Amino acid sequence: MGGQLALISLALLSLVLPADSQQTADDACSVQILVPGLKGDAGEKGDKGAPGRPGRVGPTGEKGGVGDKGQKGSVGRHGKIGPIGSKGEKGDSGDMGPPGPSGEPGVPCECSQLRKAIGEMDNQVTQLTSELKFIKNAVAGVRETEGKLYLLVKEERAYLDAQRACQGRGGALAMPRDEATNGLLAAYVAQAGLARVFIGISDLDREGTFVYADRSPMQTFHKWRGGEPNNAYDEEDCVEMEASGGWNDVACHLPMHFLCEFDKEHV
Ligand SMILES: [Ca+2]
Ligand SMILES: [Ca+2]
Repeated sequence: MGGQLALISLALLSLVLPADSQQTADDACSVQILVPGLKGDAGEKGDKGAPGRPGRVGPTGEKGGVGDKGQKGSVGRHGKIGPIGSKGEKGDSGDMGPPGPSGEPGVPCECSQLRKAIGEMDNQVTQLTSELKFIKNAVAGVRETEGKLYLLVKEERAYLDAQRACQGRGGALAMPRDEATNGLLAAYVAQAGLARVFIGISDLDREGTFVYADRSPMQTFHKWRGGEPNNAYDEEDCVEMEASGGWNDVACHLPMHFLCEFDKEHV
């Protein structure tokens, strides 16, 4: 190799040299040129060359065998919501649940007994109201004689009802038997601002024969107003005392206030 390169170099050199210098060179070296020199020592290793260009694409290889199974992939995204399905049939009833906890105890209500008690209380209130009215009348001022107490009752009653009212309190309609008592009662009526009151005298048992409410006969004393008793309209069988103290026979059904008398021994 080295010899060939030397020959080529010499040939090229001969082409570019002028003719006169070529003649001189030919004269001095013509014999040596024809003999190759000794092979030189090996040069140092050169630097690594630049990478070569990519080679051509090779032919398609044969189909390879089935590879090993890959790892399991991650969970994919949710898919789209599907259309609503048709309504299903009603299911069977479930089993009965366990009983709930007991409630708090209620308030006992014995309503019938309460109503009965209230009714009794109403009756008592009515009775007490009546008694209170009587007591008010009594405190307002009874009148008294040696053996009697007299009470003016400011309730309008027919004669027989008035008599029963006095009897119910342990007395009777007032029966004035003398001037002093009659005057006492007249003043009582006048002071109360009343015009007339029932007293205990009538001819209910026998027309024209007036007796006291206890059926005792009239004595010498009486206080008939002038022209009385006249039994007007043939219906006057009971007796009223006017504020002046005079007596007059009147119809028994007329409601008016009345005077009661009570024996002091029995009060
Ligand atoms: Ca009469
Ligand atoms: Ca009369």
